Parts: sequence; structure tokens; C-alpha cells
Amino acid sequence: MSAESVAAEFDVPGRIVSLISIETGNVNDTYRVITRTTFSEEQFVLQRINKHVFTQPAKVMANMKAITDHAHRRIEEEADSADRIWQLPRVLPTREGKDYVIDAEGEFWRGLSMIASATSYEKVNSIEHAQEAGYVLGHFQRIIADFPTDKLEDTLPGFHITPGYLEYHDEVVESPEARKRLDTSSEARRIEAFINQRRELCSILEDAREGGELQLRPIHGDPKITNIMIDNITGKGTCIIDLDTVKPGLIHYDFGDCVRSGCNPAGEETTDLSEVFLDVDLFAALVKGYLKQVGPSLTEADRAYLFESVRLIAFELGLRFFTDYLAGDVYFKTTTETQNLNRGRVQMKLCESIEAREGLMRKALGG
Ligand code: GN1
Ligand code: MG
Repeated sequence: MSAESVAAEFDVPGRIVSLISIETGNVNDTYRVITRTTFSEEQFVLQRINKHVFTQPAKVMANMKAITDHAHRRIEEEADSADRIWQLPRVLPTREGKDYVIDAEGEFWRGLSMIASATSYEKVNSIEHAQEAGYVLGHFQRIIADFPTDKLEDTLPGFHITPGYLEYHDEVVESPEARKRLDTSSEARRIEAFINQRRELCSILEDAREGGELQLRPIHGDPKITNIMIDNITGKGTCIIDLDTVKPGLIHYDFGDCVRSGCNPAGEETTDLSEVFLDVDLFAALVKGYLKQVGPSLTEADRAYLFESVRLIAFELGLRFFTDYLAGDVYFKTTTETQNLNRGRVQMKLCESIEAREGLMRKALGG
């Protein structure tokens, strides 16, 4: 079914004027829908959920509805004492009162309210931006912290369990297709060697969880800089978007993901590897913003693993991109043949840079 006809199924005022494709996500298809009434123009976000990635989209939507209802309540409760007007997109009902549309081909679509006068950026652009990213992530983690984890479905089993990605890599690498790619690309062989040198690193967070040092809490799962919206007027963070991956997890996955995306000024799509590094000043600012929100709720053990989470999540994403390249680009959307290889190289370069700055980063974290 066309996106236009699906858009008309949502209970929004006015008639549809146009749909504009938003190309930034690596997984779902996203459109900005513009509608007009006799006296106003409205907009909302329409998304087709990627069923190859999220095999149970109804569970994704149940989590999203539950967590946004909870977060909206918490935002309202704190509104009078808040330093800004916090926002969070709302799941829009369909004309039949449902939370999503299933089209004739069995595809799942959702409508989300549009956060206006705010922008999400592909790359970090200032110290303040990094600080706001940390602050927004911390705010979100804080307001969902009291949501019971047993009421959240695991929508993506294995997500951010690094040893599982390594196992998958080890399977993929044996395929003839992967062998061919490795044989013909010295860059691919270099990444393969980089991965093999860091195998023991993969289980550090899972070991800490299994050993009882770290606990599962509700997390966002995908708080990259592009999912953090900055108010066009004040320059302050206003909300976090893309709640597909909210689930019980370690807050470290979130922290690591926010840092790896928010402290690399080159962004994750650059093809100039010499530009990729972990900027310690951006890191210190992001940490400051994050800790302002969640500092009091972190245990000693939580803090002790923050550095490792940054290193691990950059490595993990590099591993995921690279494995997808070897597997023939079956997971992340791509527009060129070597895009996933390049994305993998960027994250591994970042990982190397994180390793080189360990001392400075630990200092910024408070020792
Ligand atoms: C994917 O959907 P999107 O673009 O927000 C991926 C994340 C990666 C990210 C890297 C469900 O996120 O884990 O960190 O790409 N999401 C999923 O850009 O795999
Ligand atoms: Mg996402």
C-alpha cells in the first residue's frame, strides 16, 4: 500500500498535502506528512517499521505506547520545576482507535506527533550540543527509571549483547560471499584483524551484569546524536526520538552509544577517516550534561564501567556494520556497495581513538 493511502488512516485534522521522505534512519522508512485544514497546517511523522529487523512490530508498538504514556505523565508532573519545556512524540491513533495500521501487504505503519521548531543533527556541532545530548539522554533515562522492566517486551533479542554479534560475525565470515569480500579488500582484512585483536573485550558488560555488578533498567537503546532534538530557538535539547529499542538493558549501552555518536565530530558516514576521533572536550561536556540528570542514581559500579561502555559500543557498532558488509548488506539500509564497510571502518577508527584517550576520558568521568 502506498504511504499516502496509509497516512490517510490516521486520525489527524485536515487533508493530506504532501509526504516528504526523511532519509536519515538506517532501519525504518520515515516520512513527514503535511496536512491542511481550512485554517491551519499540521504535520506528523509516518513510519513503516522494518519487519526484517523488528520481527514483532506489535510488541515494539506496545512498548512505545506504554513508555511514552509513562514519560508524558512524568514530564507533566515535573513541568513547573523544569528548566525547559520537555517534549516527546506521541503515538497517534488511527481512525479506528488503534496504535498502528497494518496494510494489505502486512506492513506495520505508525503515526507520531511532530516536534516542531527543533532539529536533529547528523553530527555534533558544538560543545553545547554535546552537553545537551548528554542532558537529554540523562533526562529520558531518569523519567523512565521507575517504569517496571517486566512490563517491557524484549523487541530485539540480542540487541547490544556484544558477544552475540561476535558469534554472528564468526558464522558470516565463513560464507563464500564474505571470503570473497575479504580476499578482494585489504581494508576488510585490516578490520578483520582489528576485531580479532579485541575478542576478549566483547563480554565485559555482559560479564558485569551476570556477576551482579550491573543491573537491567529501562533504556532507550538507540540514543545516537541524530535521535536527539535541539530546540531551534533556545539551542537546548528538547526531546529524544526513535523509541523502537526501548527495553530492559544496561544504561551503559545508551551512554556508550550517545558518546560514540556525539563526540566524533566527523559523524558516522564520513569517508575521510583522518577526521574521525573521540573529542575529549565534547566528551567532558556530554558527561557533565548526563551526570546532571542521572549522577545521583548511579552506583560506584555503574560509574566504573562508563569508560568501557564507550569503547565497547563503538567497537560493537563497527562489528555490526562490518559483519553486515560481509553478509551482503542484509540489515542496515545502504546506498552504495561499500557503505557498510566504510561505516565499520569509521567506528573502528573511533574505537582506536577511544583507546588512545582512555586516561583523559577516565579523568573527565571523575577518576
Ligand atoms: C540503527 O534506526 P537507526 O538509524 O536509528 C540501529 C542502531 C545503530 C544505528 C547506527 C534497531 O539505528 O543500533 O546504532 O543504526 N538500530 C537498530 O546509525 O539496529
Ligand atoms: Mg533506531
